[in-house]
Amino acid sequence: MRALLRKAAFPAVCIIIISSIIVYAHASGITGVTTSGCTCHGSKTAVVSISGPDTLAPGATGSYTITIINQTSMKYGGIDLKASAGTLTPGTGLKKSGSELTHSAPLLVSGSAYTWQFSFTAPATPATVTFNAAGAIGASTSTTSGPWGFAAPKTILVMAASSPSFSVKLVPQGFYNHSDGRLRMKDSVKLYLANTASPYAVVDSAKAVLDSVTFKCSPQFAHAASGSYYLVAKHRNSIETWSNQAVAFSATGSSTYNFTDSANRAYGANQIKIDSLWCIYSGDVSQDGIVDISDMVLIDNDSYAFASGYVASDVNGDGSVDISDMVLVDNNSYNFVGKHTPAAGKRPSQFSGAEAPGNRR
Ligand SMILES: [Ca+2]
Repeated sequence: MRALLRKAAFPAVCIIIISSIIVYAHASGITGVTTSGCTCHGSKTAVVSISGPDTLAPGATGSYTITIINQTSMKYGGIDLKASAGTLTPGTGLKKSGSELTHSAPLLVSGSAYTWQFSFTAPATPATVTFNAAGAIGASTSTTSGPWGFAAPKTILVMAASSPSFSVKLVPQGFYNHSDGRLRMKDSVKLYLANTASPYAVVDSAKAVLDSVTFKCSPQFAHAASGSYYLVAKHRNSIETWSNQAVAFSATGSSTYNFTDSANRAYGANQIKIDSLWCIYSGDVSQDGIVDISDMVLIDNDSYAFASGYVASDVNGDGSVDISDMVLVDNNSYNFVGKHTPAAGKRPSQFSGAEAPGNRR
């Protein structure tokens, strides 16, 4: 009986040893560790990264690469990668296991990096997809002593191919803070596309948030067809400002317009220069197209009431309504600042560009 047990135990021990090698080194791949990590391995010092397109159209397929930087004395590498939605397709050296990708065998490398290619087919509807991955490298196919690491999660924006992207750069005069070269706050702006022929009808509009550091916003015009339009910018207490010429707009691709690099980006050169930036005029609190006493009355009333927070009369965007707002509006009122539009015609030329009295600061 004792002899029989001994006989039976020998192959069992062999099986345990063999399966230990496979289980612990995961030479034939592993799943379920993209966010928990390859913690059976050594230190978390492997550098893993995922590269490829950040945006895909619904249903479109993109090519991606996952990389682990090689380290001294290391020779073999493996990964586990999953996508929160869509479909992964393995390239050479990878296999699909469930919905995840993993190495079909440890990748032998003597160079600087372990790389695997795979493709990803986006879901059929717009979504934000995240790739999570972990990878490990080792000196042999059976060791777990090498380092492991997570890749930074990669986000893929799945959006309609027809979604236009429009980058508009502008600076509301009052909001610009000379001391740090930024706007005092991010703020909403509204952009319009208008026909270039009289009566210059508006064909599309979009709200966007103006970034306080880049001075850029990204209005999403969903209705206008590709073509040439006047671009019109409105802001809660700035003078409505039109582009000086037709702006090319793509309904499927990207478009850009920068008001800030020249006075003449605005219709009638209706801008004021601060530092190196041409800014749209501030002070039209009542949004009637002209900076005048009516705007000052609104500021005076709010100032008297110690108004603060998000109010139109906060012309410099510092969160309160006070004398500093009044001074700015008083200056622009004195200089007859008003809107210039193709329909209304240009205001007197002495108020345009660098020679504008409003530029005497
Ligand atoms: Ca203010």
